[in-house]
This record gives sequence, C-alpha cells and structure tokens, in this order.
Amino acid sequence: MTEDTICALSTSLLQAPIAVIRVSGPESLSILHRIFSRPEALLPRVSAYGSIISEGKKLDDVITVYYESPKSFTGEEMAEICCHGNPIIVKRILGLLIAQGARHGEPGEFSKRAFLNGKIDLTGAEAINHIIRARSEWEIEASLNQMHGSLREKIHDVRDSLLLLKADIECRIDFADEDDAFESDAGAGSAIDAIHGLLTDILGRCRVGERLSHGIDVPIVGKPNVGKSSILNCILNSERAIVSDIPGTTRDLIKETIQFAGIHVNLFDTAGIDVPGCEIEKRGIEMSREKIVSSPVIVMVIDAVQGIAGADRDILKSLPGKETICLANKIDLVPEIAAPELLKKLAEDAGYPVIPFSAKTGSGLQELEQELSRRLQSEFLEYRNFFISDMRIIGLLEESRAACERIKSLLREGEPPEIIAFVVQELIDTTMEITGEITPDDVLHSIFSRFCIGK
Ligand SMILES: Nc1nc2c(ncn2[C@@H]2O[C@H](COP(=O)(O)OP(=O)(O)OP(=O)(O)O)[C@@H](O)[C@H]2O)c(=O)[nH]1
Ligand SMILES: [Mg+2]
Repeated sequence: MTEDTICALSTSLLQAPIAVIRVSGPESLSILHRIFSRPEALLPRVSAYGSIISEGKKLDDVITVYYESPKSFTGEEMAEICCHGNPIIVKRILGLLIAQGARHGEPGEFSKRAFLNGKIDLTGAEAINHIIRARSEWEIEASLNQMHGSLREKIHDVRDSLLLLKADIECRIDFADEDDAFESDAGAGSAIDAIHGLLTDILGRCRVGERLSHGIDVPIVGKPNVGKSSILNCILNSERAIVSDIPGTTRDLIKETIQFAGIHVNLFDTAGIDVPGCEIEKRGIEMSREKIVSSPVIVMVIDAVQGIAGADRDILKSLPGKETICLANKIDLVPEIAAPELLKKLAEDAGYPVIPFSAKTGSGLQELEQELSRRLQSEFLEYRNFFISDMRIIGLLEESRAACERIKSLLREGEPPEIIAFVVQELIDTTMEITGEITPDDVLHSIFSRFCIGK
C-alpha cells in the first residue's frame, strides 16, 4: 500500500453536466470528512448527496461515493466525487483536496496502484487503457474480456504447463536412469510442443488485435493515371486527393481511415508505379511498393481501356499472398457492348476476378465496398477472440516462443536436465513478465505513463 493520497479528474476538463473526481489513498475518508457537508452519510459503496465546503463556503453540490479498502478499483481507500462539470468548480475542488493533503495523481497512477495492490495484472491494465481509446464495438468487447482475465488466463495456462514440465525435468536431476530419461525426454518434447502451440495461438491473437486496433492498411495501387486518387475520393465522397490527367500527380501516401464491417481500414492513395521520371517520383514509387509488401489487402487498379500493360504485370507479380481486389476503372469509357468480353480478358490476364468500376460515375462502388468487407471479414474472421496488446507483450511472447525452440533443441541434443530446467525457469519468468508478476520498476513506469490522468 502506498503512503500518500492522490486525486485527479477522471472525466475530461470540459464544460459538461457532470465531472468525476477520484481520490485514492489512506487519507481519502478523513479528507472527505473535513470537506463534505454530511460526513455521517459517507458509508462504503453508498452514494451520498451533499455539498463540498471550503472555509464555510459551498463550492458545489455533489454526490460522493466512498469505497473501503480493499474493495475499490485501486484496492486502497477511495472516493469518487461527482460534481458539476464546470472547469472552475473542478479546479476549486481539486485545489481543496490538495490543500487538505492529497497530491495530484500522475498519468495512470490509479491503475498503477490497482496493479501494485493485486487488483489487476498488466494484461488487464493494457485493456483498461485501451477501452478509453477503442474505436469499434469489437475492441470494447475484447477489452472488457481482457479486463476480466481472458489473456491472463491463457498466460497462466502456459505458466502452469511450464511448472509441470520443470518439475518433471528436475525429478531427473536426482533420479537419473538411462531408460526413464529416454521416456521422460519424449514426454518433455511433446509437452514443450504443446506449450509452443499455446504461445503461437496467443501471439497470433495479440498480433491481429494489435493490427486491428491500429487499422488494416489497404493501399490503392496501380500505374500512373489509372484513377487511384479518383477512386479514393469516390469511396470517401470528398475531394481528398488531387486528381489530374498528368501522370505522376500523386507522389506521397495519402491516408484516410474509414470503417468497413466494423473494422478500421486505413485506405492509402499511392503514387503510380512505373519508371520514375525524377528523384521525387522514385521515392514515391518506393513507398508504394513498401506499402504493398506491408499490407494484407490490396486494391489494384487497372485502366479498363488500356487493359493489362507495362508496369501492371510487374505490380501483379508482387501481389500473391495478398487479398487482392482488382478494379477495371474508367469502364464508362468502354462501349457497353464490348464490356463483357473486355472484362473476361482482363480477368484472365490479371489472374484475379475484376470488378468493373468508374470513379467518374460511381458505378461499381457498392461491389467494391461489399468485396472489401468480405475480404476483411475472411482475413480477420474470429476477431472477437483477439487480445489487446502492445509491443511489450508481443515482444515477450516472441521471446517465449524462441525459448521453447531452444528447449526443444536442448532436449534433442540430450543436454543435462540441470541446463534444461534452467532455461525452462527463464521461460517461466518471461511469461510472468507478461502479466506483471515479475516486472522491473522502470518497465512499470513506462507502461503506466501512457495512461490518462485520472485512470
Ligand atoms: N472517364 C473517366 N476518367 C477517369 C476515371 N477515373 C479517373 N479518371 C481520370 O483519369 C485521370 C487520372 O486520374 P487520377 O485519379 O489522378 O489518377 P491516379 O491513378 O491517381 O494518377 P497518379 O496520381 O498520377 O498516379 C484524371 O483526368 C481523371 O479525371 C473514370 O472512372 N472515368
Ligand atoms: Mg493520384
């Protein structure tokens, strides 16, 4: 338990009907007794209506809830003061709390205290931090599940299996027997395979969760002048990117975030890929190519009139393994009668089904949006099962998987059980760092300093 008492506004400092000020620490109740007009009404977990009084003067009428330790968010004695959401009132109440001995809380300090008092683990803390910033329903659902232990339980499953494995290996240190050792190696081998499988599953779900929360990158790519910027504008229904009939108009990546099927999509307009005319175009083309490599879903634009030609083939070669949607743009310039034959040929040449599109008339937009939603859902199907994680958690999971590989090869090479048990213990420690059961202070500081004040 910490010595001092902290206070902070937990809602934003805006004019609003209500603001919530939190107080946490051993002096919470005694401070409230001195400033609340009805101290006798301050019973644990009961809301009390009254006034905040400073030197005999009313600062505001409020509702206060007092929480007894350890039955509070932080695990400490705590109170929440719901006052009117006028920044002047909020500042006066905070000033009064500080004058009475509280200190202004740092970012994430309430959550850090909750962690230090065993109320949440670091995977839960990550979810708490995320729920404030979540931009979609699935993120809120995943954050809530994680606050209630979805990721912690998975990590604990790994840790428990590792503890069993370590006990098994340690048994052999004292009772080494050639035949038993051979049997035990086989058992340990399959145990570590199972642990590796568990870690791979968790890591995959963390990676996708991380990716989904930042948004899925979907670049619109193709040769210069095929209408990429026009298509971006058409999807957004606004003049976001400059359109011109001069090839090489777009030289930078232009990003806009929109929602498809409940998933954030970072749509990118890109520089047309062809032989560059100057250094700036060259850099633009490099960025387009890098975006293709790093993105899971691609919208490839082909000029319906020109068909597949020149750099199109080169771009198409870089798309295998990607969810690719091909658009035959400028279909309005193709005579209606010639369109079916032309589209058939385009699809054959491209090696992908082709959606006829016109950024000029908007035809094909609905098909494009449906196709995009379908691809995103198929790529990120079970997205409700994903975990909210940061690079710290992902890094530790990767480290854990690498340690599994090391243990497997030590077993294969018939290394002494002492050495294997040592590496297993290191792996147990790494998994405990994920939940925060073993975490250095500076790491804790960097984690919680990313949180908001009042959280
Ligand atoms: N008729 C017709 N013209 C189009 C269509 N889409 C784009 N254009 C025209 O094609 C030209 C190029 O369009 P942009 O959207 O700038 O093409 P881009 O692919 O972004 O070109 P770069 O940025 O140079 O790579 C402009 O003159 C547009 O008006 C379309 O569907 N139909
Ligand atoms: Mg452009």
